[in-house]
Amino acid sequence: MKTRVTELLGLEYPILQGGMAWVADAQLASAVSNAGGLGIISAMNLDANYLRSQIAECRKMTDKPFGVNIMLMSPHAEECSRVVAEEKVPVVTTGAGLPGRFIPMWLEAGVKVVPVVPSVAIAKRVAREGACAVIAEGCEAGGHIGELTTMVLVPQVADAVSIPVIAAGGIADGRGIAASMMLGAQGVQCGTRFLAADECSVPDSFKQKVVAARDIDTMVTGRRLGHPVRALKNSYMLEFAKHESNPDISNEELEKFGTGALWRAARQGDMVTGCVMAGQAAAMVKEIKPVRGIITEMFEEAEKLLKEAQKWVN
Ligand code: TUI
Repeated sequence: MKTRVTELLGLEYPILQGGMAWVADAQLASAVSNAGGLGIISAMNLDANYLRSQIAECRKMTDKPFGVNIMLMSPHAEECSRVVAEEKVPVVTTGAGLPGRFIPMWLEAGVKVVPVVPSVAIAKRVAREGACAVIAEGCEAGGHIGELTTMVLVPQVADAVSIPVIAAGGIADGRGIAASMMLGAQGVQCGTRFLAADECSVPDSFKQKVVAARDIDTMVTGRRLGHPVRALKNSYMLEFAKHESNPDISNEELEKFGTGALWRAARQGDMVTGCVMAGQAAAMVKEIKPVRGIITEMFEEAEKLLKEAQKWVN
């Protein structure tokens, strides 16, 4: 499939892998890039040394383009942004904030800048600042989310900017890809689907929880703190929600309760007191398999659907 996104980023398939904290490492990123998509290493909230070593690892495992995701709420966002420029990483994506202050440095280094945007206004702003594409992410997604759904956000962003749009949030199969194209996107980003990849380093308990998830098994907490987060429902999330609605618990205490929760789930396999971040698309993930199989199957289905759609108008 050839689109403005495959052309721009040098890919075989117009698919990016989400920059999931404690999940998106060099092993997963290189597997996605080797399969023809854009693998992405998450800088998450670790420092420059961690990111530099992950970039080196990734380069050992693939000669294809890859990206780094800068989580803008990280205390190390600035030093990691500098690493991206110094290492001349092919693509940088950003999340959970406005990347404007780093864009000139990235462009100077020849890095392609692709921010995640939750609204039309932010899409227009980053396009003006030099982004070469945007990821319009709906609130079906896992992790930190905006207010709008993919279905309404993608077409509005596609109308508002002239750079290519990549749809994200709730996409886990060929139907989601075909639908995204119809909404005006030229590519997709998937996170949740890759949680259940063989090459994904989360413990098996995490992958099994994703595969077992039903349609209504995610929930959102953290609105009170100004950063809503979607994850699979479990005792940790229910407890968080209870604390969140309790006025006797301060925001500081609430933040403290959240610290380390994603790490416990994604690194320790703790499905009870850990935060199992995943999007609503978890319910559509039916099996654990290699990255290459995930990508080829999704695009075979999408291409079939897009061809079939032509028949409807005849
Ligand atoms: O960034 C994500 N997903 C994430 S980041 C993350 S780490 C974290 N953990 C706990 C609390 C908060 C973060 C886990 N998942 N997705 C991309 C994304 N970016 N979704 C929404 C946005 C976004 C929101 C606001 C982008 C820009 C934006 O700008 C407005 C502003 O005021 O900053």
